[in-house]
Amino acid sequence: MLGTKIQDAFNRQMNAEFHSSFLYLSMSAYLQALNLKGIAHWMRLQAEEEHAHAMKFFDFINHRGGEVRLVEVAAPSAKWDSPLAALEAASQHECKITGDINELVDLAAAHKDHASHAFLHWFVTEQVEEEAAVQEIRDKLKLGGDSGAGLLLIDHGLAQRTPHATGDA
Ligand code: OFO
Repeated sequence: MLGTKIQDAFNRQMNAEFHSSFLYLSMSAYLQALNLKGIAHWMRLQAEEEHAHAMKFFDFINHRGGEVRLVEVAAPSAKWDSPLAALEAASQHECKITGDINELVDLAAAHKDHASHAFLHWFVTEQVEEEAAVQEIRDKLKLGGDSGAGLLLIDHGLAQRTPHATGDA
């Protein structure tokens, strides 16, 4: 059985993951409008991953006898100054989410909720990958250029991304 504080915090994080999904879907639309189909494709898959992250919290709350509370998802930005600006925003967003996950780990430890603590380990590891992935694209845009041939080369490379297997989102 989930304690009330953990349940509330997990519901907040579930909502934050749905917001992450909206944010990356919005970035995908922005990049698609610029005809950067490869980066748009990468962002769209990222949005799907974030939806899967939210569903992990959804399922865990249910499995532990808690109450899932879905709330309105805040609207994401729709425009950025450049593809690089979008990736900068994505990088900052992932650092914020890492901080949120770390706080949840601390909360689970403080409440001696070992099941929640073990559940969160997956997210701790995932956040290392999430931060690295967006930072790599951001750094390539910085190095290769946020316009012209460099940008087109990066766009082509990101078109190759494939979805992760279910449960491995
Ligand atoms: Fe769910 O990891 Fe990104 O936000």
